[in-house]
Amino acid sequence: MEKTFAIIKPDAVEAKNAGKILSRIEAEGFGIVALKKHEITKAEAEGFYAEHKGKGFFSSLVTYMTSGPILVMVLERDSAIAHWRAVMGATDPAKADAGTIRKEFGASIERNAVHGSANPADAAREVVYFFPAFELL
Ligand code: IDP
Ligand code: MG
Repeated sequence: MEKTFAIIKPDAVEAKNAGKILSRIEAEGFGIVALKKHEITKAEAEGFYAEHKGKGFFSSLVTYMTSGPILVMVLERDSAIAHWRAVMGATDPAKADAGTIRKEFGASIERNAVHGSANPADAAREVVYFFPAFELL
């Protein structure tokens, strides 16, 4: 079993797509290890997306991520990181495969409904960025 970190982003929460996305997560065989609603601050969003600092879309991305509540979660199954990335689809919903969450619920390359860790090192960092140890028992 492997863990990954996921976000249902502000656009998807606002559009009331969170329940449908959580249903899909369960249907894909993930266990929900931890889940909470969070209003991310500007500093938290900047730190979370530090790898993108300096890119043209960075400040817009931070504004978007702080525009409303998000749902942060830790998901578990075999090959969780790769499987969640596959279920999410490509970053740009226009390029995402049919049947992926971003194809179904994403509005643009920025407002793309969900986040998923890219690799094991990122997953480890992202899980503890949002969840203290006692929330991961
Ligand atoms: P990922 O979420 O598929 O891993 P990243 O390249 O890590 O994609 O980008 C992080 C987030 O930044 C994306 O999910 C999306 O919200 C936003 N983003 C990425 N590229 C662009 C862009 O070219 N324009 C606007 N927003 C972008
Ligand atoms: Mg990424």
